[in-house]
Amino acid sequence: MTDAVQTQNDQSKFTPRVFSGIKPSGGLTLGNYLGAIKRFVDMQSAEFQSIYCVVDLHAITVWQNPTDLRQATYEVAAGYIASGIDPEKSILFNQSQVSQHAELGWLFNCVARVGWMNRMTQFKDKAGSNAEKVSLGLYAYPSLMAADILLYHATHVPVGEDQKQHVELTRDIAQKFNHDYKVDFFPETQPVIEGPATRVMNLRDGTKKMSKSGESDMERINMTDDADLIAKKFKKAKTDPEALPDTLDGLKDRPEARNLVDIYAALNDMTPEAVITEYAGAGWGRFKPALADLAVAKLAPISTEMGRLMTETAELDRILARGAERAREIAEPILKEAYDIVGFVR
Ligand code: AQP
Repeated sequence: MTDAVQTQNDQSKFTPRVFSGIKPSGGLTLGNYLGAIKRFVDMQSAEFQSIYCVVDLHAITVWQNPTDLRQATYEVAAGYIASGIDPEKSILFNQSQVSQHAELGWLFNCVARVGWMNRMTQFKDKAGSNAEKVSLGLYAYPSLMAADILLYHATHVPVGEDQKQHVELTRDIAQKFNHDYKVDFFPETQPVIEGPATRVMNLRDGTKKMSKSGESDMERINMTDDADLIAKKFKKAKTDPEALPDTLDGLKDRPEARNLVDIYAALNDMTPEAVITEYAGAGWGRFKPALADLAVAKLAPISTEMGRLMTETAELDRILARGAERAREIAEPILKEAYDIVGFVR
């Protein structure tokens, strides 16, 4: 993708370690759950050390009301735990409590090239025609994201499809750092983008991603929506007049229909092909209520637990502070070594 220089890198010396994060830039959506959190839970295994973060430094790249930011930080933390992230097994914390992220982020601002940043499609999408007015932080966001990952020498990053380019940039930054300083210090991190819901689409426009900050609440399912609202949103979701086909190929050029099938598959841990086999010939009058029932069955226990956890902010504070302490134990020696490599006196 970029003109970064290839270097030899001995991957076997790095501990298998997963890092990923979610921005508290609003309430969690079904896209965050299926594309990210559910995958984070799957990767919480003996094979990896797992580190999951509420990336609040990223959230403020666009304006956040301080009260809402605090609330959203608790909501993301509660969403992680209610979905099955165990704060004992995984390290769970919010980014601003570990200042090493910002420090390594600065180093990477000096490694990454402006030309690389200019190719980031998410910046172009978010800035739109307003690029002169958005924050410098929004532009530099992928370099801080590289720091989030490489601060822990993470080898694997589970993300949704929209973050693939940023993980590729992380690899470019690692390679350039290693090359420029003639070291074999940062790993080449692998993006892990798997399953039927790597890109959950907007319910009103199947060509756009479902986002926390999308304009209308009707275009997304929030993790805190109740059963009636979930049913209403799926009922009103844009579709086409055709019934479901009998092969997946029949969903080509039907983005809204494909999205609902993929959501069903991801929620029920099945393949989209199996959904089509089960619902071949079904109209939306049958499929949408079945999808709503499934979503309520899967999400209700999580949202109930989230609601409970969010009333216990002292407990969440304790979990995040303890996670930050554990994160710093890994991050600090890596940052210090990076400082030595760069030539800082300390
Ligand atoms: N629609 C989606 N489908 C699949 N995965 C998704 N993710 C986000 N939306 C979808 C994945 O969730 C993780 C955390 O994303 P984030 O909150 O840090 O940033 P984002 O991708 O910019 O999410 P939003 O919801 O679109 O936030 P806003 O509207 O504030 O910008 C990532 O792994 C992402 O891939």
